[in-house]
Amino acid sequence: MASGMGARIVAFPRTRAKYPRSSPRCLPTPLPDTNYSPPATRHSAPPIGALLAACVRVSGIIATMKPLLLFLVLLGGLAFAAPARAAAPAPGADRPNILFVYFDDLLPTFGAYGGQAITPNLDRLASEGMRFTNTQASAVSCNPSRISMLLGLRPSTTGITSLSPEHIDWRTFLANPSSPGYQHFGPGVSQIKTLYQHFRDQGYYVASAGKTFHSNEQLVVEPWDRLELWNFWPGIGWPQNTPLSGLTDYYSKVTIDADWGAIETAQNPNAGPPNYSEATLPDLETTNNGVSILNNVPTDRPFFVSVGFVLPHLPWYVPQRLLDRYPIDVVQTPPVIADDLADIPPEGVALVWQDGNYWDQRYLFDNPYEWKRAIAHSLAGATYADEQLGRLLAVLDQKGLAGNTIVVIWSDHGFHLGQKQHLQKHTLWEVSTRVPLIIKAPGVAAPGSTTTAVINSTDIFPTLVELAGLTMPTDFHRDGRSFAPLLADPAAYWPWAGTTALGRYNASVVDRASIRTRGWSYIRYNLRQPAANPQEELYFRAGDPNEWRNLLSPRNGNPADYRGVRLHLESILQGQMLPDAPPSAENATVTAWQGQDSPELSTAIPLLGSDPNQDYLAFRLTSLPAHGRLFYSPDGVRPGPEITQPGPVVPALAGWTAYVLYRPDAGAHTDALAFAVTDGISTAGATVSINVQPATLYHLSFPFIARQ
Ligand SMILES: [Ca+2]
Ligand SMILES: [Ca+2]
Repeated sequence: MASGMGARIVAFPRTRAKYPRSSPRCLPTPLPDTNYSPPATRHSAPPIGALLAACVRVSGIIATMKPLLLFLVLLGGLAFAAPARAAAPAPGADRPNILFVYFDDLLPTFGAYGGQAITPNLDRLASEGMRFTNTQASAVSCNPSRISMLLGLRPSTTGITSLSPEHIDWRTFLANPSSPGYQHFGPGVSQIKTLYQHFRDQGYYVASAGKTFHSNEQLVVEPWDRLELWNFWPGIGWPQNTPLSGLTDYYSKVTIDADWGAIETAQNPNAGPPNYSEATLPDLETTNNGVSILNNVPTDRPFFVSVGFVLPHLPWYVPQRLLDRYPIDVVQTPPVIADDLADIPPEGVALVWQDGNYWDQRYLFDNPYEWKRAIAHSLAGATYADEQLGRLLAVLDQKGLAGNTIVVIWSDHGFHLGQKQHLQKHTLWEVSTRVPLIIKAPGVAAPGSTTTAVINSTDIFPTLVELAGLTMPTDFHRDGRSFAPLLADPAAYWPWAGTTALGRYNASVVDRASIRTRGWSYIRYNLRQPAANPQEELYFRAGDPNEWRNLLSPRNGNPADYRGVRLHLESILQGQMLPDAPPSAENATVTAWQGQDSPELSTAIPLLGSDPNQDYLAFRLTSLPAHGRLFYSPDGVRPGPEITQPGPVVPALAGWTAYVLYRPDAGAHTDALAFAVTDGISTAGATVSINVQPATLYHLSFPFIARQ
């Protein structure tokens, strides 16, 4: 580079990293861990000698996994040994069956979770398996949440972030080179294997009934051995066909979709009972189909059967006999406080009253009677779906399959019932993001066990693969990690956080998201503008489970008191939601005073390495050069945009590079740049010292070194 004042350094436009994420990001050099004292079990396994092994599963996990894997191998011939197999069973015939039951918009507030809903069958499963109290949905509407779980990929990885994109044809969406999924993985990603495809490829009989994917159009392209589609309220129709409540007339602002069906109102007591027969409810037909599937599964191979109910999703057409179990005088409204919205930034408040859309139903909470009626319908919907679950479980019992069938209970997201004056979902508060998850894994999870570990819905895919004794598909990387160790030991070491994306209609990039650890919730509404007045919320989840007191609002004290935890959570969220998009790295041009070919300065930043994906990596600049300017390097080769303040930065694949340029008048001196990095387990500080020569451009390189 020519020297002289005003030399111009033009950053290349950012190029997305099209790395094959099926290849583990593997870093070889093990270093001692000085910041974390792990449980004894983490050292019980011998060190991993081979680099490949380190790539696949680094120390902390393998130490706890190995006994479990061995256990599962033994189980393959014991607890999971299928009765009455054919004389010459096919390979894999001794693997466990899986029954995966989806509930739509079911809150984790039914009986087993200490709530009001009467759900004896869900409670029974909880008593026979493990209940997860901290499971976070990937997204807060049906389509992105379900696709995310079924692919083991976050919405930010695929670009499937909301109902659209891609409501129906998500594979075509992924095939488009402009889709984030394509840019992330490259060609071929549109043929990525779903959980169903993978199990079928491994010899499972795979069948589905009801709403498992979001739509029938999505269901039909999967490779089923048997598929029973779902009918949306046959014989009933969408609410406008049977307006019952009179709410539309009473509240002129409310759209017709808000008249969700079966609600009689105090204002219109003659609206009468719902004009439908219980025999027309879609979940009844789905259960009939599910029972038929289970009664006819082949005996020469294991099965993976999924059944999806639509209740307690709106419209709340529920049988009167179940409504009668929730008298208004005993229904409890959720705890709320006045002025809860006063400490929430504008984008958060806007989610409460999503004017012009079908969920603008805040009016409901003006009237305690209507509020309780709504809750009663939601509860009755949960009870109805629970009855249907009971019919499926009865088949397993009758056929003697319960002992070698893993049963999974999952909901795609939560639902507001008046919290923060909101009805519906599509928010990032915990009542929207947290879902029930129960797994009955005979011989693995202790009956009636519970874990508070934070689980992501994306983790279900690799967990079921491991429980079945299979290996993960090799087509593409998955974001999830197996929590099978927790099933064997609910207190197993598990440091990970849960993240949820809230997409915008027809937007494939995520800029609104939340992250939760056991202790904290952090919500961010303008994630792609990290330097500009962030709209954000932070809650001490452990002490404020209703998320009432936003600690980043000046109304509640000094936000600077929480700077550390905020930076940490923001960094992880950026790393997951903007995986290939370093801040301000696009179309940037910088002008430097002067440059010379740069000396290379390098400091290795050690990682514990228990996160094979490295997606919990949080990298933070804690100081700037005292007499120079720092430039991010988007390609590791040339200076890019200037960094003007300390804070979190999104690292590149295996490190971070930057350039620092000292002022001509800085004189010869020694400067230092300080960094901190965490992988979610330990935090390591790093400093690079620079013997400054004026007017010199220095190239800084910070490779991440994984430890065992
Ligand atoms: Ca849903
Ligand atoms: Ca509040």
